[in-house]
Amino acid sequence: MRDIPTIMTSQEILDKAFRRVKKVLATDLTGMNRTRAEATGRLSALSHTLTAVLNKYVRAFPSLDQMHPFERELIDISIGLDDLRHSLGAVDWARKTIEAIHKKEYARIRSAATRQEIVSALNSSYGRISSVMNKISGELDFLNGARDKLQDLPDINADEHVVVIAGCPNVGKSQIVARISSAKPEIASYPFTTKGVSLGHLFIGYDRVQIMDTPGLLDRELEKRNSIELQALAALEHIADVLVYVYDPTETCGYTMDAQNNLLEHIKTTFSQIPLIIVSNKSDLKSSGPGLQISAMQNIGIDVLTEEIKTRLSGLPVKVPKR
Ligand SMILES: Nc1nc2c(ncn2[C@@H]2O[C@H](COP(=O)(O)OP(=O)(O)OP(=O)(O)O)[C@@H](O)[C@H]2O)c(=O)[nH]1
Ligand SMILES: [Mg+2]
Repeated sequence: MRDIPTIMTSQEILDKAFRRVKKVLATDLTGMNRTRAEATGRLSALSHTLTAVLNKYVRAFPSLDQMHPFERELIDISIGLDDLRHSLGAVDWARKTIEAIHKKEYARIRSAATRQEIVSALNSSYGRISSVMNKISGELDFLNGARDKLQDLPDINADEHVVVIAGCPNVGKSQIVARISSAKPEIASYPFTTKGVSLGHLFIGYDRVQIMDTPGLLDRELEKRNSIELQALAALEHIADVLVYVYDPTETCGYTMDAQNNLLEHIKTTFSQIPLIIVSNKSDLKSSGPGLQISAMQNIGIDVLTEEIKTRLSGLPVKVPKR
């Protein structure tokens, strides 16, 4: 979703900063002047390196208050919004605290009367700054994990329509997405192949439409849903302009038509506002299911499906960017 750099551990950041500190020398000076110049230079090198890294991290994460509600919900499900806010806040706190220590100790070194006073001010600022960094080590680890999860989330364009492909596991959703869009999702003969939501694109005339593949849904009560299913539901709720519900009337997916009907009923009641296209896939094996008869594998009825998507979308208002 975002280009966020790898988040180093607090120890790695400190090591990097102290390597810079060691390089600060004032060989052109002598005596007290040299001690003082090296001490202020080292303190500044330490503080600037750390605050630049921390600042870069905080700014790299997307602004949680301005994002599309869909993205916010996905982040909440996969990472946890409160934890993310807390960690970003802690890193920002560390940056400000280090700046404050730098300011105070810099002045102390400048006005120190003895060499011993200079050395002791520098050492105590090293200690205090290191301890601030150690305090946020858990938050930095959390952010690194969050960064990995963010990279896997789809990058939704808020001003392009979204067609969500949903259905029970193994009915052929990914095969349909692969057939009608630019995406190359994994397709396999077992349920829960698709682990998260992903996007492909379909051109209808000059308009680009986003086709969203989702993990297989099961008709269980909401509380019992696992996080993969929740992610798919978040996709449906916030961003679907058109929903394509996929049946597998052959039941080779492993789910009976009754189970597939129940899931559709559930989806219909929860997302009653969204235009719905029903398709029955695997028509190469059996063509008796509800809705459009298609075979994603044999490329049968796919033109009719894209035509139907086009018709449904043409009745909708043009999308206005929400962010
Ligand atoms: N015979 C036949 N098999 C198909 C067709 N479409 C998909 N399949 C097969 O059905 C299996 C499941 O396909 P996927 O596209 O991975 O199904 P999915 O709904 O994305 O599954 P999950 O991601 O696990 O929810 C694969 O073995 C496909 O090759 C079709 O039109 N005809
Ligand atoms: Mg799939």
